[in-house]
Amino acid sequence: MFDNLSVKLDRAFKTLKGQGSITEINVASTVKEIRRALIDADVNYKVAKEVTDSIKQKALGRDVLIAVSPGQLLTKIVAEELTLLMGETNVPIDLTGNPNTILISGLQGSGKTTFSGKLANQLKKQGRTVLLAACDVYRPAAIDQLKVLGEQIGVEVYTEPDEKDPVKIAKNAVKYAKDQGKKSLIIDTAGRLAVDEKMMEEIAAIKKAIDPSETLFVVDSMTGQDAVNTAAAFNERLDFDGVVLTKLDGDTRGGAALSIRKEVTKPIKYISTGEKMDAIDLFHPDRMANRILGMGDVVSLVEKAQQTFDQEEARRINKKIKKNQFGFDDFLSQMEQIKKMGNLKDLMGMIPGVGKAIKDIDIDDDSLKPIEAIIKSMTPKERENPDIINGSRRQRIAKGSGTSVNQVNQLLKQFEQMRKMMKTMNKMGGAKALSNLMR
Ligand SMILES: Nc1nc2c(ncn2[C@@H]2O[C@H](COP(=O)(O)OP(=O)(O)OP(=O)(O)O)[C@@H](O)[C@H]2O)c(=O)[nH]1
Ligand SMILES: [Mg+2]
Repeated sequence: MFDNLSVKLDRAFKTLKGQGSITEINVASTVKEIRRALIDADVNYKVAKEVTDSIKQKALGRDVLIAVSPGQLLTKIVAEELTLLMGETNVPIDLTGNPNTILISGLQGSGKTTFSGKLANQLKKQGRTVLLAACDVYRPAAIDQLKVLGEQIGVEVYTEPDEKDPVKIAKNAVKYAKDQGKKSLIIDTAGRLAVDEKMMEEIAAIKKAIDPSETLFVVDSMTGQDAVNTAAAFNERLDFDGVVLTKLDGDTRGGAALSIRKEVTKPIKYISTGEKMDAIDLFHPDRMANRILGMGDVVSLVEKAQQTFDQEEARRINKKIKKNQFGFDDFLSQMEQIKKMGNLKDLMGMIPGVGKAIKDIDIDDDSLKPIEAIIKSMTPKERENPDIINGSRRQRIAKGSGTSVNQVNQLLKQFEQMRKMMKTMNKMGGAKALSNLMR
């Protein structure tokens, strides 16, 4: 699903990787690439621009935390924006009414009949009694198709083969469902190749006659921007309640999924991902965004970091780095924060692509232990001002920490290098130097 878009977005994030912080300059080209990726995925230009502007605004305002790269942080921000774009949370269908009536609309071949069967199957599994009604009076085969599906899932199908008025059939179906004590009635309707007036009139008449609890518009996601246009046309006449995106199992570009909510202001409620009766899912904008990015792991990594890392502490340390007062106590505090996030190796493993390089360098909790021990064997004064740590102090520290003078020397040397680097770097560069040292 959305493979192309995923690849392009990933490429866009890569251009930001390895940068110390998100600035106006280095984020500009990445944002441009994200916008191009969205437009290539058939997202409306205006929507793509709005989204990427918002991504940029958010990225510039946010502190980059140690343990996540700017590219990862940006991935999280993009995921948030795409989620918002698609509606934030799942909106369930209305299951009230006696009987509860669900009207299915859409163009020909969009997947209405298949979806009707799937929904019936799902509602049945939830313990509801369901009736399917065939209101496609133009193709006799359509009635048979629904009958076959009904048989397959064990759901009764209401038909009137000789009746030519779909409004009448719909009304009768409602009555029948009520008489039979069915909880839900799903009404499958006929489609046309393109939006035409007669079809609109017919489906609008059915809606008016039965006043359904829920009207769903089914659209083939493969049709991209066209899907959005059709949805808008249907919505104008039908004022439907929700959208069903079908054929997301195919080679679809993503434009429909990303644009419909914004342009039609109706939520996507279900997605359909295959021809089988169980290939139906509730639409969850956040999950979809993660799938589009192909990076659910990165998103949860950043979330974890944001939850764990004490922003106040990060700010305090950044100040010290700026004033060139970064000491071993600060170093220890940063190490503690990273450790709080859990097993370091696992954390690194969660990072796709980038993780590879880091994965080879063994950063597990144990490898931090000697460093910790050495720092803890220092006096507060030594931690604050490592310059005073002479030869005899080094020997004492090595002894106290159960390490060798060599290890102490190495840490002091690296720490000194890091402090030098911090001098010349901007505030987040310091954090990066810190993570370099930890390797
Ligand atoms: N791959 C895939 N195929 C689907 C999906 N949904 C429906 N189809 C197929 O798309 C074709 C059309 O589906 P239908 O359910 O008959 O579509 P319809 O909207 O009822 O079509 P009309 O009644 O002719 O307007 C069928 O071959 C289905 O098997 C889906 O999610 N994925
Ligand atoms: Mg059909």
